[in-house]
Amino acid sequence: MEKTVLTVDGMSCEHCVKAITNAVGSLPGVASVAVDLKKKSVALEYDPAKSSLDKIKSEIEDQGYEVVA
Ligand SMILES: [Cu+2]
Repeated sequence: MEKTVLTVDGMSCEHCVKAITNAVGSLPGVASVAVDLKKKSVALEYDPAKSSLDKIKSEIEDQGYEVVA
């Protein structure tokens, strides 16, 4: 299990938190998603053999947010 924290731009409210949590959380191998609006961060725990970090990043961008780091 891999742990990482992404910085994501464009998240502003509970709706954004839900959208990202649901979208990323439904990818295979993703064990946990924790969004922090103040820090603009998305903390992840995932199995890279099932969902690569690139896949997770593109899922976030498909929801309309920008992964900046
Ligand atoms: Cu929002």
